[in-house]
Amino acid sequence: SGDGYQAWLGFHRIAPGELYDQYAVYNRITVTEKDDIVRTAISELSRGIASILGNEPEVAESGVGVPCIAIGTFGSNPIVDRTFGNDTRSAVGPEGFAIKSDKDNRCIAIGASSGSGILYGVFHLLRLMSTGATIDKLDLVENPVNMLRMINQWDNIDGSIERGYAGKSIFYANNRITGDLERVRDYARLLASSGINAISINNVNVHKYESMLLTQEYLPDVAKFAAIFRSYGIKLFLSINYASPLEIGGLSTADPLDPAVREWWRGKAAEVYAAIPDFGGFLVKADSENRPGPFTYDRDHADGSNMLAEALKPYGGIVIWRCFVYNCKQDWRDRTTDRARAAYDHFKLLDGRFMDNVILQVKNGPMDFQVREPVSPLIGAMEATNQMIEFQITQEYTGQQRHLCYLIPQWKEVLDFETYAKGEGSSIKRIVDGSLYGNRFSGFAAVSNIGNDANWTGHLLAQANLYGYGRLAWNPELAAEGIAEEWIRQTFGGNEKLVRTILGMLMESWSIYESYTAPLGVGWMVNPDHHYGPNVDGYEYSKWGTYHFADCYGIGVDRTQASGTGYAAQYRGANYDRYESVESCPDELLLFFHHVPYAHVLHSGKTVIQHIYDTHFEGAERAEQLKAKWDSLTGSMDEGLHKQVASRLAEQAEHAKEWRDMINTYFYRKSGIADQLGRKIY
Ligand code: GCW
Repeated sequence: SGDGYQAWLGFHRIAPGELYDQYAVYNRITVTEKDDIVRTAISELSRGIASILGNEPEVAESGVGVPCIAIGTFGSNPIVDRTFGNDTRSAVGPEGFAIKSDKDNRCIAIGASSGSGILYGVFHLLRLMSTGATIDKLDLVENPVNMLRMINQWDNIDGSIERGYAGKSIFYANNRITGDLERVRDYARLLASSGINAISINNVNVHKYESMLLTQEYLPDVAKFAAIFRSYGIKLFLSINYASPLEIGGLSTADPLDPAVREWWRGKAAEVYAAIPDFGGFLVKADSENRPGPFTYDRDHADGSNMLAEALKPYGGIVIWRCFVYNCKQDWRDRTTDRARAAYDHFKLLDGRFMDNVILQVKNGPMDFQVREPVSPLIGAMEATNQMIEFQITQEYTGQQRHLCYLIPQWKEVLDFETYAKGEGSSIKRIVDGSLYGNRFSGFAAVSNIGNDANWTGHLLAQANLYGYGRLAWNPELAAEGIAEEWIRQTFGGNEKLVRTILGMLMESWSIYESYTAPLGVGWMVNPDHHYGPNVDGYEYSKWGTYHFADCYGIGVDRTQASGTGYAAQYRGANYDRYESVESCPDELLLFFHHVPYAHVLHSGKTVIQHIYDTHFEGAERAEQLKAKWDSLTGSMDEGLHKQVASRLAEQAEHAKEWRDMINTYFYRKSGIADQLGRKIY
């Protein structure tokens, strides 16, 4: 229907024809197991097939008889066991699966070593069917590349969502946990179908009532969430308040080395695990943006996280400790303090001191999810420490789900980035999948973009970012185009013109957004606090450390070792050389690393000032074209869906002009240099 609620799980009916006939053979599911996740898998498979074919398949609780889709963990279903030999079985990891078609016997077998594997296998088959793939010649094994594939909710218990752009929380309202568990279950479906296996359900800024999620007042309700997510193979985590011993424990300190504090956390862990035996662990934002942490007690972040890790260890729990630690009360005159340096400077020297059930969660860039940033140099810089990467699906700085910005291409660039941490072949994706250093824990985390809007993400096309995040966490080798295409076909059906048009729009959207906002990697230039809309000097004269240093001569931040903050030296070898030198620094990051005059000539051959004018005029025009492209799809999809997106794109086109004019006029007046093409600049 036209509200987008089904997202990519709409399973459009396919028209009678060859494909229909091919799929229709498999109208019987056989299974012998009854555990929670396998039951979920069967109900998902039946529901999906019923929707695609228009007939509910029969479910037979015995492992025999064809035609069928036989599903089961190895050793449970005779057809599955007959289908997969030892080689295949040993190739299937804990969450992986194998699928094989036997056309002659009209049978497809899905085998796995766990219920989760079965569920992922089922969703894989449904994805193939809902993208129009041939399914009678399948022979594949899939394993997730990353162990942790996590979603972070920034939901507050009053129902608000920090940086949420799609309505209110689906988890909480009025300081209570919601009674609408159906919506939470539907969210679990969306997540599991894209490959997610972990979720933290409250904001990393943990306020008064959220701190109490760890108490008996809330734990029974938290356990209800855990049960829902469990049946979809997703582990539940909580963000905790570092000062909990004080705030909810009645102690007079939260000093991590204080025996009473350690004892308190051990007791707390026991209580949490009594309520939720497979609880994932704690996510912690400490000593960051005015949140409490070990610094208060002159302890470091190894002391702080190890104390929690020790409490969780007996239960197999983990501590995910965020590295977003920086001085947010800077003085612009102090040119040695550089926010970009902070995470590396704080954590690098602690390498080797963290327990093996601690994971450091590092944002993809050194600043804060800007449209363009270099890759965080901390990732890969700690060989004796578990690390995971943090992305932001919610579009805080990339248009807040009013502008179209498909983020997978940005994340792909990050993941493919060569760090040289252990010589060539040390890309970010190999660090965060744990293979480069052989970490015990590692993976992906990302801040969700959903709320209680009917279509989950506000902007319907922003669903592609949620879907794509899960797919990329499962396998970072997938291409951004491929993921987008899968998502489009599942969401809108398979009309080729529609698929090509939306694919083109998604693929150019990041570049469009970048071109009319802050130029050449300098970032920010947004309105303070809510971060929407242009404001070139919005943060320039405040303490947050996000300067661009524009004056009448030039712009940019000198982060070189030679004459600036030295940030460039946090990179290794060729990366350091490339960023340090103004000649070799890539255009798109020039102003992140260098302060240059407006007449500085880029690799593109244009001056910085002309580049600013050109990209802003073009960007606003391209935003206008996005709207026209979408308009050309009128009639080729559900009208409701079409309308929703049309109105967002109209707003984007208007707002892009505001960006264009604000930025252009600012730099025209600062520099006094006219546009070579004499276009209208206010
Ligand atoms: O990007 C900033 C956001 C804050 C957020 C913080 C963080 C949850 O503006 O809203 O707080 O990052 O990542 O901790």
